[in-house]
Amino acid sequence: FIKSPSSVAVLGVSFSGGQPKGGVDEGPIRMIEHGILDQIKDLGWKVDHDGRLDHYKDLEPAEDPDIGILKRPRYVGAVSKAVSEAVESHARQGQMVLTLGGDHSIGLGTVSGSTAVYGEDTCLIWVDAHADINTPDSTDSGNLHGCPISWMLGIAGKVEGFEWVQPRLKPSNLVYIGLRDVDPAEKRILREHNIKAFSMFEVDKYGIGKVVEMALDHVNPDRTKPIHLSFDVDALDPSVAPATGTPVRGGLTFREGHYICEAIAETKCLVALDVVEVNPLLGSDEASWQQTVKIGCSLVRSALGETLL
Ligand code: EXY
Ligand code: MN
Ligand code: MN
Ligand code: MN
Repeated sequence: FIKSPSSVAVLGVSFSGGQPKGGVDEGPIRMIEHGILDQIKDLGWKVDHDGRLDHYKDLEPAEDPDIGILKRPRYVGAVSKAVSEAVESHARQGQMVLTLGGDHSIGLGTVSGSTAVYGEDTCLIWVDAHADINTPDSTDSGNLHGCPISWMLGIAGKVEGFEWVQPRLKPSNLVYIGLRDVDPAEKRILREHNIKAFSMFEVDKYGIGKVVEMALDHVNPDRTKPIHLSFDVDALDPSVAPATGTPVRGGLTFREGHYICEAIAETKCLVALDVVEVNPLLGSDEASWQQTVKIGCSLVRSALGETLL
């Protein structure tokens, strides 16, 4: 893979079907209005963005009845398939791929696109309050943004809409940072597959510097493999990023969140970045959603090489 690509493809995935709250589909447009495209250009990147944000809406099936308790399975499956194809085609051209979400169900698409190109070397760093690894059988909510990783690992079983998925992620190439709201069934899955996770307990115990070093040592000991970073803004403390659908107290500080992005940028191994779950319709007032949009943009800049000095 190209260690320092010069061009970044930006996908805006205005999608909220993986969870019940409206507004998360407005995350991409608000980040773009905040100037993220110019900000990335100012860092020296060539930016490839087609200006379209709504081209996933036409994938909504006329009818999409629940399957068991799974909500909008065909729509979620179809959008992730389209996202996967888009990410794959940009990555094949040697571009970095930045995906602005949208709810985190689209992570199935972004990561599938990366693993299609980079194969089983692909490392996935999932920064989140949640593990998003429920299977269709284990989920209590039926919200598919809580399930994408189970498909990547091939433990989800057969569900209509997801026939296209090729599970290419090795459990040993996955690492979590920021966890603090993990369902009992998810804890069993993490243990069963020996998946490395740094919860907020480890962040408090070791500090974020050590945690990121240990996370990288686990998935990418020689810093030679391509990294996909999927950053759910609910990993941040709700005082830092309030406008998100499933806030959980006790999260990452502003600096800890940015440090993760900066340290990954420093490896020069980043090939794809997702910033998801920014919901401008949530948060108590205008200032709180704007703060969240702004932080989504600054996380992107940090991951794409902005330094403090
Ligand atoms: N584990 C819970 C569920 O499966 O419903 C909560 C998932 C929230 C997922 C958010 C996006 O990270
Ligand atoms: Mn394009
Ligand atoms: Mn998530
Ligand atoms: Mn989350």
